[in-house]
Amino acid sequence: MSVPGDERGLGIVFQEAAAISAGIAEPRPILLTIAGFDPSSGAGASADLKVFAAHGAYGMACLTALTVQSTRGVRAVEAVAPTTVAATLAMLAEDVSFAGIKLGMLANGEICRVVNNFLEAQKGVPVVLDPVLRSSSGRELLDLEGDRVMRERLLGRADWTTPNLDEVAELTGLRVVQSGDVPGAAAELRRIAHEAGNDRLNIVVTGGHLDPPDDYLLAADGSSCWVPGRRVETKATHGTGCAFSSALLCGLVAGDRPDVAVRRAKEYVAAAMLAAYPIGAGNGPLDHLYRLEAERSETLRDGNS
Ligand code: PXL
Repeated sequence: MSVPGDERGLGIVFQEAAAISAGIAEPRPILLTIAGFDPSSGAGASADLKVFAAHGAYGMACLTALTVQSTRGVRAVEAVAPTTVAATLAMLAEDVSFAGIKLGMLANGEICRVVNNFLEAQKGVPVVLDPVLRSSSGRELLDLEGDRVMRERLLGRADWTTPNLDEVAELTGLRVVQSGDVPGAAAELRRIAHEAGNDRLNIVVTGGHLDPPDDYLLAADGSSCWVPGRRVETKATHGTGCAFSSALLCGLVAGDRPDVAVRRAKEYVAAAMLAAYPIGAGNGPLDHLYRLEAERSETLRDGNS
C-alpha cells in the first residue's frame, strides 16, 4: 500500500506541513457530530468525521451509542450513559466554538433531552437534525420516548432536518411511499416544528428510494422545490443519509444558499457512491474521501511528468 505523498519523498511532505503550520493555511471551521458509532464506519460519527474532513472542516464527535454492526447489518446497540454525553458536550464546548452541529443517532429520550439542553447554550449555531430512527436492516436506533422528545424539542431547535421517506412518515404519522405523498408530509412536519416553536426550520425529504431519486426542499420561507437526483447502481448505499446531512452542514457553514447547499450535498453523495470500492459482503460504505483519491492521482500524474 502506498501512502499519499510517498512517491514525492518525505522531505517535500514535511516542507508542506511546515508551510501549513507557519500559518499559510486558512483556519478551519470546527463541526460537531452528535451520533452513534458504526464500527464499519459507513454510517454514524466516524463517517461524519470523514465527510467533514472531505469538506475541509475539523470534525469533533460526541458518541451517543455503540452499535455492533458490519456492512451486513446491525446486531446490537448499547447507548452511552446520558451523563457521559452531557459531560463530553460540556467539556468540548468549554474548549472550542462550533461553526455547526449535526445530530444523528441519539438512541433514547434521555440523550435527546441532554442534547436539547446543550443546544440551548449554542444559540445561533446552525443545527442539522438527521432524524435517525431505524437502521436499514430494521433495528431501532431511537426509542419511543426519544421519538417524542425529537418531535417536541429537537424539531423546535433545529435549523434543518433531513428525513428520508420512512422517517418523515414515522414523524408525521402519514403514509409516504411515492413522490406525490412528499409535499404534504413535509408540510405536516413543518406544522409540528411550528407547534414546537420553530418557524425557521428548513426540511429536505431525501428521496433516495424514489424513482427518480429526487429530494424535496421545503425552505423556512415557505418556498419549495424538487432537487433532481441520478440513480447510481451500486451496493455502496450504507450511510447515505449520514453523509448527506453532514455534507449539507458543511455547505451551510461555508455560506451556500439553502437550495445550493442541498444540491451540492446531493452531488457529493452521488459522487461518493460512484467512487465507492467494494468493502464487506453487505451494503458497503461510500468513498467519503473520493476527492483525496482525485488529488492523489493528480500528484502521481505530476510526479511522473
Ligand atoms: O444510517 C443510519 C445510522 C446512523 N448512525 C448509526 C447507524 C446507522 C445505521 O445503521 O448505525 C450509528
